[in-house]
Amino acid sequence: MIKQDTFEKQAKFVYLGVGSNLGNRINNIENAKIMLSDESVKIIQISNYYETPSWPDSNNPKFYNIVMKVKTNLNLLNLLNLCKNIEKSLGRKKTPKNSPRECDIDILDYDNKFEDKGINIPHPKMHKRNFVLIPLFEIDKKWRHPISKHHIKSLILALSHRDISSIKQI
Ligand code: PH2
Ligand code: MG
Ligand code: MG
Repeated sequence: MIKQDTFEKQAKFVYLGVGSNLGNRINNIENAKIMLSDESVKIIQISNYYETPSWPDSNNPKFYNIVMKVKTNLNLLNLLNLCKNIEKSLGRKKTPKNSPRECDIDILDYDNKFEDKGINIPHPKMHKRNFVLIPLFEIDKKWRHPISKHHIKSLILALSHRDISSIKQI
């Protein structure tokens, strides 16, 4: 029992953003969910799917995005490597920044921590992105930014009218 308790104490709560704008977007994201939960990541909550124009170039195919709350014993580096491996096995190639991809898994918030051994946590632009904030609000209305401590609601209120009107729940 002591062992079990120690193990439980190491469990971290993490928010992940998953997106796709290449191939079968729903299948890609569903496969990412399955592969994540195969590997010591327990999914606690999942948002609906949201469709948004690709940022920053809206000429690229539209994205589907979701946000999930997960519980994991993986440390930040191991979780990051797992996410990268899943992206690769779902077909993602090394391409220029922001080009279309089958699957993108971003660690948005790892246990409320910030800047851990050179890994950018929380995700540096998450507080400005409609495709992160709106699904995150759906699953956790009380979430606050780990650094600025701003409430999710005020971050959403700071989005532009265009960002609010261009996000569509699927
Ligand atoms: N991800 C990006 C770049 N642009 N645009 C949308 N709508 N959704 C994304 O997930 C996204 C993006 C880089 O990871
Ligand atoms: Mg991303
Ligand atoms: Mg990414």
